[in-house]
Amino acid sequence: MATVDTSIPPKTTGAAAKLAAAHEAEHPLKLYGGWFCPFVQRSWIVLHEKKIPHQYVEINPYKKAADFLALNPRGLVPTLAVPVGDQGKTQKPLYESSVICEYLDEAYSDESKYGPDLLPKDPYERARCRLWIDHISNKIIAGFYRFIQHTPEKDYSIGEARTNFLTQIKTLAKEMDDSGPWFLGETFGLVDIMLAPWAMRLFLIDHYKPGGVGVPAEGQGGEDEKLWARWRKWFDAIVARQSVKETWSDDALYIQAYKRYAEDTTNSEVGQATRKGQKLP
Ligand SMILES: N[C@@H](CCC(=O)N[C@@H](CS)C(=O)NCC(=O)O)C(=O)O
Repeated sequence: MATVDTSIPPKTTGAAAKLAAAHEAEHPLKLYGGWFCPFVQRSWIVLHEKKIPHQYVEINPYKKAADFLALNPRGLVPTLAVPVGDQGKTQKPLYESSVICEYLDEAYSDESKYGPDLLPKDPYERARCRLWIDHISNKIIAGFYRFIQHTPEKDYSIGEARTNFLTQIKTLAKEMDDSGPWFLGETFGLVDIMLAPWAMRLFLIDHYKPGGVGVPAEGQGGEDEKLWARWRKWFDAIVARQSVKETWSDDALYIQAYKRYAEDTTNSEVGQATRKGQKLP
């Protein structure tokens, strides 16, 4: 088996460390996460947005401990242990970040306790949100890895990777409601959450790749200026959102952890799949 990325710093730092410490006490609802993982951050943001009581358990998914594999045979974080029955003494597992996020939104839907739902009630609007979540997962995020894992040996140029990535972002920006910063306008929701962790990681492309991400500066977007202005409004709101900031470790550690992606030497399942042009795990 290929060498796994087990040398990643072991735990949360900065704001995320404070949040993790506030949720270290035993609780039957457990999120098994890795601080560096954007899929984990999706689930963590939902828990934090809805103020759902839970325990955060930091693990290194590359080490594949037997008790972790028993919960999630795919061996990936996020993995959620869900309490079963009245006493909540036994637990059932859930995995896949989008499944976990929708589960939490539905299972904790009492608005008086957990605030507004993250998906709209109207069936068409719910479906439309899922459509754009699919675009985020299969087009934008796939494009992010193709971009950050670009090396001069690839059969595509960095310019192609950048253009493809920016095109997918513009396609999403076109769908954003004009009335507010979020995808749905004034209402923050699941579409925003599903992309937020990668928005936060864009600085890694600026750090590692010649020419950086390439989102045009204000007034420089040419015929797409309106779309880019809409994207910047969304992006600025995301980086200022409390639940996003408080699930974020120190920038320097992401730079360290993503070096393997930037050099395309990671042996993570995400890295291996994207290197071969396969679907994300
Ligand atoms: N499709 C999964 C992807 C999760 C995923 O790839 N997690 C990575 C960390 S960011 C992982 O656990 N990797 C372990 C490995 O590659 O062995 C989801 O949405 O939850």
